[in-house]
Formats: sequence, structure tokens, C-alpha cells
Amino acid sequence: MNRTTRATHRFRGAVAGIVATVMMFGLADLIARAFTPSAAPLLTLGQAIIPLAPPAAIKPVIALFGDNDKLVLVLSTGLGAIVLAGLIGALAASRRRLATTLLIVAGLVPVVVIIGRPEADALDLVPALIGFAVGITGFILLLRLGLSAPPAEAADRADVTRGSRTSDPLSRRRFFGLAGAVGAIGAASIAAGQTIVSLTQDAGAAVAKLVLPTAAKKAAAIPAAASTDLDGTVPFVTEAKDFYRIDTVLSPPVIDPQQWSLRIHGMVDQEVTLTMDDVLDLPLEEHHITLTCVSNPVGGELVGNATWLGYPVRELLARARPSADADMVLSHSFDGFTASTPLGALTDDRAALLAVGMNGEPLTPIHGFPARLVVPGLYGFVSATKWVTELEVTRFDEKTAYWTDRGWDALAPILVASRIEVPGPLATVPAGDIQVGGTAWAQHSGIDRVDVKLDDGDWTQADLAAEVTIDTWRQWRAEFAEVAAGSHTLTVRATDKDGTVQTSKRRESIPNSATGHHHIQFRVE
Ligand SMILES: Nc1nc2c(c(=O)[nH]1)N[C@H]1C(S)=C(S)[C@@H](COP(=O)(O)O)O[C@H]1N2
Ligand SMILES: [Mo]
Repeated sequence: MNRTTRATHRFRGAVAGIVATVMMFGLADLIARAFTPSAAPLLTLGQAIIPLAPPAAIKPVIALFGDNDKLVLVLSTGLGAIVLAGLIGALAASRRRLATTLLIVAGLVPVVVIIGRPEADALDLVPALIGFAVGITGFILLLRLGLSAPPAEAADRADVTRGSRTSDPLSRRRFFGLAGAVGAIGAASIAAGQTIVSLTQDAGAAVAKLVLPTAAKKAAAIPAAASTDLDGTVPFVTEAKDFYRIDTVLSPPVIDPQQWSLRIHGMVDQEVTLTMDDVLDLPLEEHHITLTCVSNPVGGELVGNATWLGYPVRELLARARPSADADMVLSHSFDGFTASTPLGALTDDRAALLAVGMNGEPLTPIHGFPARLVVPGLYGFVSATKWVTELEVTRFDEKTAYWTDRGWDALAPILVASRIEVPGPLATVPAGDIQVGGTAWAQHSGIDRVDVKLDDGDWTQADLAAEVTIDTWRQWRAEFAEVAAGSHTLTVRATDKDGTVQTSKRRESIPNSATGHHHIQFRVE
């Protein structure tokens, strides 16, 4: 084979590998989206990478892409698969059998990952297997058409049986025709799969099935005085659509409330199982609670405040009667995530809830529909299990949770924190009196005071908006008179009701929250 033919064959091999892979993923994705969404191969592959990724690598990705981190992961998984398929295809120019074997092995990876999931059932394999079979067949056909001079060991057979297909312009047209068709089917399948996703998620059929009862115990109305009314301050109640989202799933599980149940088991006298109807028949309570993520950087946005409707976990546990030597509840999610919460925080008088509602609506799929936990005073990773299905009563020395196994603390009470929201970072404000404001939180202790400092000046005590409960954040504001033109720095710190002053010591979020004072720079003109 001369050099030009070899180069042509490499190119065609690469094209064959790429379009066959697009078709493999596309068909499998489309079939999965229609019948068993959690088994979509690209999602499952991306999902399989998440727990393997070192926490040190996760942080920069989240910092760089924010809420798009999941999309970036899926796209890079897909891109990685395509590059690999292109390389394997190019190899077919010289080693056709080896290349075919490699593509078969690579194509089986998603199949293996799909069976490997704890929640897998046999039907989940169907989409991946169909995609695999069609994709590999496409690859083999394309190689036959496109690689007109087969490798030495297959040359005789191929030349005798299919001598005619070697005529170049015709084979070229056929090859690219078929490759185009295969690629187009793959791309169309991906698009159709995405359409199914947006239709099923927009329609919210599962969410619409759940009709919330009115609360037996309503939360007190939020007084106007809970807001400082300073323009630019984050609203006191965070709407679900603006509420931060943190979890390890690429697409939220869509759970039919009629299929959902909560099982309380482990070190208990009486195992208890509740259906959604059981939960909705209970006298539900409404509570205002601010939720925070341990990964929130100083001044960051991984914090939100909502009115939750639910039933006290304390009462649920009382039905099961935990044994005296239990000290932890390991809550399990439908998706396999777990959180370890001190039993004491779930049985004392705080409003630890099995929540089904958020701001007067059922939970949204990304915030845990149909049910999740919310525990005032603890970071989300040790308490706020979304899509919760089990409460396992156990001991800290017997079981560990998802993030504990990845280097984070088992116990994680929320640390006092505050941030500046006005002026915005690097804002330019007119000379004169400067209005400053923001939010502070120290859930389940409450905010006692907030101090702000301009440049190297003295700490100035800020005015606090009304406290709604000790479990909610608190807005603050202050005024600095006659600030001179030029560049300035503002610094804030809060003190909680236990007397703990927010430390200025800078620290990473792993293993139990970043610390330090929030600073911003702004200009006066
Ligand atoms: N099933 C499940 N629940 C979860 C998590 C998760 O990864 N999976 N993350 C937790 C973390 S780290 C936080 S901070 C909160 C965030 O809840 P939100 O996404 O509703 O804001 O959910 C918690 N519950
Ligand atoms: Mo979190």
C-alpha cells in the first residue's frame, strides 16, 4: 500500500470510528431517555467518573464552570470517547482486526458501568446493548467500504469476494455516503433524546401528581423588617429557581411520588415504612430555614433561604424507637448518596424536617422531589439528603457517609459567616455617603452582630434587619459618610449568639468549610 492510500485509510478509519461512536451513544441515549432515563450511557459514564475524581480536581472545575460543571463533564466524556474512537479507527488502516477488537472493548465500557450501578436492573442494559450492536456493525461495514486495500492477512479473501468495491471513486462515494448517514442518525438520536428530556422535565408530570396539604402549623409570616431594603441585597427568601444546587448526580432522578417510600431501619425497635400518602396525611409544619454548602467560598453564593414544609424527623424516629447506643442517622438517597447526621440533631427540638415543600410548592426535581431532609445548623453534605429513601439508625464508628469517605469531616456544624453584597465587587459608586449591606448567617445559633470596616479603619457595627428565626440568615447594612474618591476595600465579619466571632484566618473548604473575612474592592468617583 502506498503512502497516500495509507493516509486516506487512516482518515477514513478515523471517520468510521467517530461516526460509529456517535451512533452508538446517540441510539443508546435516545432509547434510554424514552424508557429508562438513568441508564443513558453518556450520563452513566460521566456519573461513574464523579466519585473517582479527586476532591482537589473537583473544586477547580466547579470554580471555573459553576453550575455548568455537570454539562462540562458530560461534554468532555463524549469528546473523550470520540477522540478515542477516532484513534482506534485510524489504527484500522494498518491493524483492522486489532482496531475492531479495541472498539468492541471500549464500546463495552458503558455496558459494564451500567450493570455496575447499585440500582441497575437488567432492562437498563437494553439501550446500551442496542447502541453497542448497531455502532459496532456500522464500524465494520464502514471499514469494509472505506478501506479498499485490506491488511495482508485478509487480502486474499477480501479481493476474491469483494473485488469490485475497490474501484476508488465509487467506494469513496459509498463510504462517505454511509458515514454521513451513520453520523446523521447518531446526531439526530442525540437531539431526539434531548427533546424527550426537555419534554419530560418541563411537563413535570411526576411533580404535578403531588398536591401539598396546607400546613397544620404555619410558619410566622416574614416581616418587612427582615429586609434592609438596600438595593442590590439578595432577597430574604430565595426562589427555588435561584436556589443554589449541589449534588453528585448528572441529572436529577425523577421519582414518582406514588412509588416513593421512606424506610426507617437499623438500630431501632420497630422498623417503619411510610408512603407519600402517609406523609401527606401527617400534620405538616412549615419552617423558614437557611441552607448552606460546606464548599461555599468566603463571600460565595452556595447559601439560600426557603420556607420548607415537612414533618419533624424527631417524630418519625420516635415511631421507630432508636436504640440507646445509636448516635447517627445515615440518610440514603435514591441515587446512592448518603449523609451522616448526629442522632441528637434529629431528635432535639430544632426543626429537622423530612421536607416535601419549598416556598409553597412541591420540591423541584433538582432540590429533591418528592422528599428531602433539611436540618437547621448543619451543612448540607451531612444532613440535607435529597431524594431521601432511607433513614438508617446506626453509629459513627460503624458507618461512614459519601463525603466522609472522601476526606471531609463526619461532623460539620455551620460556622458563622457574612458577606458583602452592596456595593458589588469592583463597583464604582458616586462620592459622598456610601451604603453598604449584605447577609450573615450562623444557623441554629443566630447572628448577634455584624461589623464592617472601610480600608484600615475601625470596625463599625452594622444595623441588623429583624431576625426571623435563629435558623435563618440575617441582612445587615451600614453607612460610611463622605468617602473620598479613589479605590477602597470593605471587610465584614459576623458574631453569632454564642459569642463566636467570624475568624479572619483563611482556610480551604475541605474538611469543614472555608473561613476568613469577606473583602471587596470598589471605587469612589
Ligand atoms: N442525594 C443527594 N443529596 C444531597 C447531595 C447530593 O450530592 N446528593 N448534596 C448535599 C449537599 S453537599 C448540599 S450543600 C445540599 C444542597 O441542596 P440544594 O441543591 O437543594 O441546594 O444537598 C445535599 N443533599
Ligand atoms: Mo454541600
